[in-house]
Amino acid sequence: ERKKIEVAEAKKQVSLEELEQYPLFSRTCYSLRDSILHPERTGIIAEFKRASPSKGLINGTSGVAEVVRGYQDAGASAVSVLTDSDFFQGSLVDIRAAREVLTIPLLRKEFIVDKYQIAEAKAYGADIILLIAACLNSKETETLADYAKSLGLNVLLEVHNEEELQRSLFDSIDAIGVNNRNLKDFVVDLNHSYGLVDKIPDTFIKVSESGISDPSTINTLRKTGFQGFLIGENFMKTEDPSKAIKDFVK
Ligand code: IGP
Repeated sequence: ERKKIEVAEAKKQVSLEELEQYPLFSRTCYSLRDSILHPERTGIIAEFKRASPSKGLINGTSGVAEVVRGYQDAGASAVSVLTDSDFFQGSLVDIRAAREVLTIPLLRKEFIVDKYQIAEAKAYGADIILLIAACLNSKETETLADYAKSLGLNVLLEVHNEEELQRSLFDSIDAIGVNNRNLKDFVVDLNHSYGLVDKIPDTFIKVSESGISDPSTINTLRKTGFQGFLIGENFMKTEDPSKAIKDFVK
């Protein structure tokens, strides 16, 4: 019942000015850079993902609070939570639930196209927003990244090829993620990461995203220059994602 009320609340249209009054809106965010580079953490950005367009239902039973607590205990540097409902069965309620148990940076994983979604991210407790270069032009990327930065949020920019990378490099971005999965045909190829890593300036944290299912892949990615590793399905497809990440980092 409480969940129902929260979902209704999350869907209600509140104004930007109202979002700014939410208690979480004025807090100080955790730094993504510091947590990725933290010597006692793994560099893993562990994702809570119930479903996806490519796989359908991945995990319909695990609860968000329990899973993200397990991710944090296993040494994750950050947690990613999908909030898209149509394709990923997520919501802002999941962000708020994750915030309640986390003391590491939290990413709102969403297709962001306007300021309002960024204000929402902050108001519900996220520390990081994702900007996807494939969905935005250069000017939009800059404007949204600047706005997020002005709220003290961390910005992760996602690219899939060199053209997207070159037109999207702005100072207000903290980290660049190379998505190994093509958003159009869902084909996963780690060579996207290996091919782009040297083109990313060292001022940005470098993250490899999607299709990572083996600890040895992390070692290889690290050697080529990646510091962050975004992993979802490999953990979520198991019955106990908290146990899966513990076994993975052992
Ligand atoms: C996680 P995987 O293959 O480990 O589940 O991938 C993450 O990279 C993926 O969910 C993702 C994503 C996105 C989802 C990367 N970029 C953009 C939605 C939108």
